[in-house]
Amino acid sequence: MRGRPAPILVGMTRLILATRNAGKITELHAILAAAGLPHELVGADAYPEIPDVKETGVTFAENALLKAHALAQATGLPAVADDSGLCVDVLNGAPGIFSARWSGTHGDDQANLDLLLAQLSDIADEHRAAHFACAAALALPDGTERVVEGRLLGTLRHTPAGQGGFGYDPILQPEGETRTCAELTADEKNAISHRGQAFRALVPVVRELVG
Ligand code: ITT
Repeated sequence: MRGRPAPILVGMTRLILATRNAGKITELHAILAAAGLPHELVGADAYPEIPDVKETGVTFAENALLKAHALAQATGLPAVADDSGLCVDVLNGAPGIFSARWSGTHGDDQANLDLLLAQLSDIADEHRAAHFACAAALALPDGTERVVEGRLLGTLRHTPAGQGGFGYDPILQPEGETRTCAELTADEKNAISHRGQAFRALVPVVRELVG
């Protein structure tokens, strides 16, 4: 018996999301779809043969551009990437670009969160200001690049709350909220988040440069 033919995506340009973070991929799909971007969005996991990029930059923007350029060069397709993290005022902006590897193991969200909470255990509520930051980059195979940024301001809880999101979401309470990011619905988080802001700003750039 014949299988169902694969859908033909007429006129649809493929856009690579240069990330292997499952939490980010889910958010980026929702944010870009809600913004009406008419592109086929494919995660970097579709290209397992392409090695991970070393995040050698010292700013979110530099690392986002590194990731986007690497995927655009390797695939010959336009690529978007983000570099993001949590910046804590009393730690002078740390973990910052080291957010994904704060405990020493890249991507161990629980260990990263536990270490940060332990480091801040003696810090009172009024000194627990922090923000999520995100740089969103677009790179084309010809080397063209653009980068934009977004921020979500808030304070850090003493104990985690909520099951949604990923990373440090259970301890970041956005300004004007009584819930943590992990207690917001996905739509509520995307509407205010650093990633939502940055990628909504990138959409017109993608429309202009990719079509
Ligand atoms: P890729 O490089 O493959 O995109 P990554 O997880 O290594 O995935 P980053 O280098 O940008 O991504 O690190 C982002 C880290 O910052 C992430 O692992 C979380 O710990 C934290 N983070 C970023 N955005 C977040 C968000 O919306 N909610 C909670 N934590 C977030």
